[in-house]
Amino acid sequence: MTILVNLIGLALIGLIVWYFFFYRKEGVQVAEVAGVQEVNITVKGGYTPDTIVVKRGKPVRLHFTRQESALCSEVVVFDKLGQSAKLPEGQSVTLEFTPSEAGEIPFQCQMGMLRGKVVVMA
Ligand SMILES: [Cu+2]
Repeated sequence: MTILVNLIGLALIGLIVWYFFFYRKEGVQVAEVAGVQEVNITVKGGYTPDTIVVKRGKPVRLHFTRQESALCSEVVVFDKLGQSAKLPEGQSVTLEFTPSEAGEIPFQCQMGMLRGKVVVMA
């Protein structure tokens, strides 16, 4: 029992360390479910997560949920993809694409104040 508690404690510490040192800086590596790379992004004074790591050649689904009414974040723009989406407050809006080449796909609000990026690995 004590061992189990210790293991859980260690796992929690590991998770916290991972969150601050890996997730925060390197971005979130998107899990693949049934061939689709899906991630939820919260829009509130910025994009969380703001760096999303995906694999090339597989569909990516980004679910944006805007949790603020500030006009700034009303639209998210993917210049490189020629896509944009309006984000009504409190609603989940999905943007889907399949990255064909490795590299970075930046996204931002209309005015370019909030920024994020999708990092496509080869
Ligand atoms: Cu803005």
